[in-house]
Amino acid sequence: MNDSTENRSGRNYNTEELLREDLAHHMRPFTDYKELAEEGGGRVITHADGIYFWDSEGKRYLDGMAGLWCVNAGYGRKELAEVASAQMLELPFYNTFFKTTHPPAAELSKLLSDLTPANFNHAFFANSGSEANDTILRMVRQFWQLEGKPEKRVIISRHNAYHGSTTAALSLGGMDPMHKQGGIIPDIEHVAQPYWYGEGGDMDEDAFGLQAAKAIEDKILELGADRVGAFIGEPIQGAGGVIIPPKTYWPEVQRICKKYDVLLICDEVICGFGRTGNWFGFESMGIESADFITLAKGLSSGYLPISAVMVGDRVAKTFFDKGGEFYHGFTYSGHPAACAVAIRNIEIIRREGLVEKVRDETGPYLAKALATLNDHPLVGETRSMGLIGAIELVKNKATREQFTPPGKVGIKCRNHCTENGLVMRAVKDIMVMSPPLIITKDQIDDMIALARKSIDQTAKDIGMM
Ligand code: PXG
Repeated sequence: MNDSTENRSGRNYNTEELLREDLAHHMRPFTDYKELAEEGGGRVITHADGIYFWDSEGKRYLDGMAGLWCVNAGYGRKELAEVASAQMLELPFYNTFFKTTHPPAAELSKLLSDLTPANFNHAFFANSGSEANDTILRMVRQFWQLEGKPEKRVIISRHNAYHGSTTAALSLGGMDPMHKQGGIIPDIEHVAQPYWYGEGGDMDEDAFGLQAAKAIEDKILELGADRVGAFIGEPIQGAGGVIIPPKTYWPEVQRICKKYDVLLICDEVICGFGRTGNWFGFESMGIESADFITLAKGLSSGYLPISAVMVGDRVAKTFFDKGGEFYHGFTYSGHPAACAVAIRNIEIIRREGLVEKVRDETGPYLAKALATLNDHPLVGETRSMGLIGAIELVKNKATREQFTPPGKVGIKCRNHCTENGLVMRAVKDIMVMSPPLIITKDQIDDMIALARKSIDQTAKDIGMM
């Protein structure tokens, strides 16, 4: 245990000054600037190790979110810093445009082809999940143009999906507050999400899964299959509140996509690289094949920005056979240092058996630990798969009645967590977690104990205890 007042980075920070400067010059993402200015502040994170990070006041936090669902291999991996450094000295940058490549990009694309199902043999690199999904949108439309079916340009997604923040990615996503700020691009349709706990009512879970899948079929029939090019979904919705679909959902979605010749896009930005106890979330969800896979976050454990679109053979073949330049790419597509880090990160996950550890040991352990919260008056449901989990805070356990307006109780709980040295995200009133995959059973016990304490404090705040 580290003394919470000790600043382990060995540097002294002037928190007040840093926050003042930051407020004056830095526009942080997903921030209400007026509110931030009024409250003045936030935290300054200075260093991290294992599953913990510290702020500039020396306070330690158990990182129940792995940064932002990404630091799968945990903090403080010296060898990742070393491979980045070595690569930067050898070749810090060269582009992969215009028929050029370099060893790290060639090696990583081969490695990812080996890691993903047999029908995935090509990677297109970008720098973020959003850019990867933008790339997929363009590839879907170009694919159908090359196939002589340019009208198959509609992409179906789900309400409350998150696919990123660029214009195409936010349009693919189903976050109403983001849509309301404008910039939506056309020919993207949203259908119901498979959120049984919140929207399933009295329905049996499996039947609800089939009904949610049928919403996709209904939309295809409404638009006409000749207009629908692809369906995109996260195997488990992360930012939407860790929505784990009923087991009937994904196999049915896959059947529907095949039936109407609609390409299937699995957004594995959160679920990929061991999170659900398999290398990829689609394996945990009974999805046998897809046409695109979006990879980011855990690909490099967040040490450097990199993402990849895995392109299935059907689509790749059309691009290779029919030719014509694909006018798309980013300066840093396949950045050498980021590729080198991703290669080593995958090696670490393999060497340490992190995926198997999540599947056989810590995943089931987290599920049990979460279940100990089920007796709490404020907890409607706990759910998890591997090391992604959620705690639903509800007004009435018996009826599943949620708080109105949503979000206030979740924020209270999140704030208590923070005070108690635990980072969990509040998605409305759902507390979500996705700790680094190196978390031990003892550390899971610590995390759940801090969660219980925070939930108790929240229940007291609202007069429930
Ligand atoms: N797809 C999914 C499934 C994601 O979760 C993206 C795409 C976009 O990735 P980039 O790298 O462009 O951010 C994400 C990102 C949250 C939160 O509050 C979630 C994400 C990002 C930021 C915040 O839960 N996911």
